[in-house]
Amino acid sequence: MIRTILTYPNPELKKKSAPVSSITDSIRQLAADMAETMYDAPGIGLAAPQIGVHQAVIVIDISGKNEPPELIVAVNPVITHAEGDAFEEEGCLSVPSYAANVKRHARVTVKALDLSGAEQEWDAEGLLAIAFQHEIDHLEGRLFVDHLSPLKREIFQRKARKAAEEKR
Ligand code: K1U
Ligand code: ZN
Repeated sequence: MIRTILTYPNPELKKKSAPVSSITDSIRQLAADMAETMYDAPGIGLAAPQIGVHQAVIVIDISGKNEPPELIVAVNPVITHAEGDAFEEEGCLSVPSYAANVKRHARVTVKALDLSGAEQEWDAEGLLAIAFQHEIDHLEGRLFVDHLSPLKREIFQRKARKAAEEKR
Protein backbone atom coordinates (compact mmCIF):
# COMPACT_ATOMS: atom_id res chain seq x y z
CA MET A 1 0.00 0.00 0.00
CA ILE A 2 1.25 3.47 -0.88
CA ARG A 3 1.62 5.51 2.30
CA THR A 4 1.52 9.30 2.76
CA ILE A 5 4.99 10.87 2.98
CA LEU A 6 5.24 13.41 5.81
CA THR A 7 6.76 16.73 4.87
CA TYR A 8 8.79 19.44 6.63
CA PRO A 9 8.11 20.88 9.21
CA ASN A 10 6.11 17.90 10.54
CA PRO A 11 7.55 17.22 14.05
CA GLU A 12 7.33 13.43 13.46
CA LEU A 13 10.37 13.80 11.16
CA LYS A 14 12.48 14.99 14.14
CA LYS A 15 11.83 11.91 16.32
CA LYS A 16 14.38 9.10 16.64
CA SER A 17 13.41 5.62 15.47
CA ALA A 18 13.64 2.57 17.71
CA PRO A 19 15.65 -0.51 16.71
CA VAL A 20 13.54 -3.39 15.39
CA SER A 21 13.61 -6.21 17.96
CA SER A 22 12.50 -9.00 15.63
CA ILE A 23 11.71 -9.37 11.95
CA THR A 24 7.99 -10.08 11.87
CA ASP A 25 5.39 -10.13 9.10
CA SER A 26 4.44 -6.59 10.10
CA ILE A 27 8.04 -5.44 9.48
CA ARG A 28 7.97 -7.24 6.09
CA GLN A 29 4.69 -5.47 5.26
CA LEU A 30 6.17 -2.14 6.37
CA ALA A 31 9.18 -2.67 4.06
CA ALA A 32 6.88 -3.63 1.16
CA ASP A 33 4.76 -0.49 1.70
CA MET A 34 7.91 1.65 1.92
CA ALA A 35 9.28 0.24 -1.35
CA GLU A 36 5.93 0.82 -3.10
CA THR A 37 5.79 4.37 -1.73
CA MET A 38 9.39 5.09 -2.80
CA TYR A 39 8.86 3.78 -6.37
CA ASP A 40 5.59 5.69 -6.66
CA ALA A 41 7.08 9.02 -5.48
CA PRO A 42 9.52 8.43 -7.26
CA GLY A 43 12.63 8.45 -5.12
CA ILE A 44 15.84 6.53 -4.58
CA GLY A 45 15.27 5.95 -0.88
CA LEU A 46 12.82 6.15 1.99
CA ALA A 47 13.06 5.79 5.76
CA ALA A 48 10.19 4.56 7.96
CA PRO A 49 9.76 7.85 9.91
CA GLN A 50 8.94 9.57 6.61
CA ILE A 51 5.67 7.62 6.69
CA GLY A 52 5.23 8.21 10.43
CA VAL A 53 6.62 4.86 11.61
CA HIS A 54 9.49 5.21 14.12
CA GLN A 55 11.17 1.87 13.52
CA ALA A 56 14.70 1.57 12.11
CA VAL A 57 13.92 0.43 8.55
CA ILE A 58 15.15 2.01 5.30
CA VAL A 59 14.74 1.13 1.63
CA ILE A 60 17.04 2.25 -1.19
CA ASP A 61 17.11 1.63 -4.94
CA ILE A 62 19.59 3.65 -6.97
CA SER A 63 19.15 1.63 -10.18
CA GLY A 64 18.39 3.74 -13.24
CA LYS A 65 15.09 4.00 -15.12
CA ASN A 66 16.06 1.46 -17.77
CA GLU A 67 17.79 -0.99 -15.41
CA PRO A 68 16.26 -3.84 -13.40
CA PRO A 69 15.26 -2.72 -9.87
CA GLU A 70 17.83 -3.41 -7.14
CA LEU A 71 15.97 -2.94 -3.90
CA ILE A 72 17.93 -2.74 -0.66
CA VAL A 73 15.97 -3.21 2.56
CA ALA A 74 18.07 -2.50 5.64
CA VAL A 75 16.74 -3.08 9.16
CA ASN A 76 18.66 -1.51 12.07
CA PRO A 77 21.32 -0.10 9.71
CA VAL A 78 24.57 1.10 11.29
CA ILE A 79 27.53 2.82 9.64
CA THR A 80 30.54 0.87 10.88
CA HIS A 81 33.18 2.70 8.82
CA ALA A 82 33.26 6.00 6.96
CA GLU A 83 36.00 7.72 4.98
CA GLY A 84 36.59 10.50 2.48
CA ASP A 85 34.54 13.58 1.71
CA ALA A 86 31.71 14.13 -0.74
CA PHE A 87 29.77 17.31 -1.50
CA GLU A 88 26.82 16.44 -3.72
CA GLU A 89 23.34 17.77 -4.34
CA GLU A 90 20.57 16.07 -2.38
CA GLY A 91 16.81 16.23 -2.39
CA CYS A 92 14.31 14.71 0.01
CA LEU A 93 10.79 13.43 -0.48
CA SER A 94 9.95 15.09 2.85
CA VAL A 95 11.35 18.45 1.70
CA PRO A 96 9.70 18.93 -1.70
CA SER A 97 10.93 21.60 -4.12
CA TYR A 98 14.29 22.10 -2.43
CA ALA A 99 17.76 20.73 -3.18
CA ALA A 100 21.17 21.63 -1.81
CA ASN A 101 24.74 20.38 -1.69
CA VAL A 102 25.55 18.47 1.49
CA LYS A 103 28.89 17.42 2.95
CA ARG A 104 28.97 13.66 3.52
CA HIS A 105 31.45 10.81 3.71
CA ALA A 106 32.44 9.54 0.27
CA ARG A 107 32.52 5.86 1.29
CA VAL A 108 30.70 4.02 4.05
CA THR A 109 30.38 0.46 5.30
CA VAL A 110 26.86 -0.30 6.50
CA LYS A 111 25.75 -3.33 8.50
CA ALA A 112 22.05 -4.22 8.82
CA LEU A 113 19.60 -7.09 8.95
CA ASP A 114 17.66 -8.18 5.87
CA LEU A 115 14.05 -9.34 5.95
CA SER A 116 15.08 -12.92 6.76
CA GLY A 117 16.97 -11.67 9.83
CA ALA A 118 20.40 -12.31 8.27
CA GLU A 119 23.22 -9.79 8.74
CA GLN A 120 24.19 -7.95 5.58
CA GLU A 121 27.09 -5.61 4.89
CA TRP A 122 27.52 -3.07 2.09
CA ASP A 123 30.68 -1.22 1.11
CA ALA A 124 29.11 1.77 -0.58
CA GLU A 125 30.48 4.70 -2.54
CA GLY A 126 29.03 7.39 -4.78
CA LEU A 127 25.25 7.82 -4.75
CA LEU A 128 24.68 4.64 -2.71
CA ALA A 129 26.96 5.93 0.09
CA ILE A 130 25.11 9.26 0.10
CA ALA A 131 21.70 7.57 0.08
CA PHE A 132 22.65 5.35 3.07
CA GLN A 133 23.81 8.41 5.04
CA HIS A 134 20.67 10.39 4.09
CA GLU A 135 18.29 7.55 5.08
CA ILE A 136 20.13 6.68 8.32
CA ASP A 137 19.95 10.39 9.23
CA HIS A 138 16.14 10.14 8.95
CA LEU A 139 16.21 7.37 11.58
CA GLU A 140 18.03 9.81 13.90
CA GLY A 141 15.45 12.54 13.23
CA ARG A 142 17.85 14.52 11.02
CA LEU A 143 17.04 16.01 7.62
CA PHE A 144 19.59 16.98 4.97
CA VAL A 145 18.78 20.65 5.63
CA ASP A 146 20.17 20.16 9.17
CA HIS A 147 23.62 19.86 7.52
CA LEU A 148 23.43 23.27 5.83
CA SER A 149 25.42 26.28 7.00
CA PRO A 150 23.42 28.60 9.33
CA LEU A 151 22.98 31.12 6.50
CA LYS A 152 21.75 28.55 3.94
CA ARG A 153 19.49 27.00 6.58
CA GLU A 154 17.98 30.40 7.37
CA ILE A 155 17.31 31.01 3.65
CA PHE A 156 15.71 27.54 3.38
CA GLN A 157 13.51 28.16 6.44
CA ARG A 158 12.38 31.53 5.07
CA LYS A 159 11.45 29.89 1.73
CA ALA A 160 9.58 27.10 3.54
CA ARG A 161 7.65 29.60 5.70
CA LYS A 162 6.73 31.64 2.58
CA ALA A 163 5.56 28.51 0.73
CA ALA A 164 3.44 27.49 3.74
CA GLU A 165 1.86 30.99 3.91
CA GLU A 166 1.05 30.90 0.18
CA LYS A 167 -0.66 27.51 0.66
CA ARG A 168 -3.04 28.96 3.30
O1 K1U B 1 14.86 10.00 1.76
C1 K1U B 1 14.32 10.59 0.84
O2 K1U B 1 13.68 11.59 1.06
C2 K1U B 1 14.49 10.10 -0.56
C3 K1U B 1 15.51 10.91 -1.33
C4 K1U B 1 16.85 10.20 -1.21
C5 K1U B 1 18.07 10.92 -1.65
C6 K1U B 1 18.12 11.71 -2.76
C7 K1U B 1 19.30 12.32 -3.14
C8 K1U B 1 20.42 12.14 -2.43
C9 K1U B 1 20.38 11.39 -1.30
C10 K1U B 1 19.19 10.75 -0.92
C11 K1U B 1 15.05 10.99 -2.77
O3 K1U B 1 14.90 10.01 -3.41
S1 K1U B 1 14.74 12.56 -3.44
C12 K1U B 1 14.26 12.21 -5.13
C13 K1U B 1 15.38 11.77 -6.00
O4 K1U B 1 16.53 11.88 -5.64
C14 K1U B 1 15.09 11.20 -7.33
C15 K1U B 1 13.82 11.14 -7.83
C16 K1U B 1 13.59 10.60 -9.09
C17 K1U B 1 14.62 10.12 -9.83
C18 K1U B 1 15.90 10.18 -9.36
C19 K1U B 1 16.15 10.71 -8.10
ZN1 ZN C 1 14.94 12.34 2.83
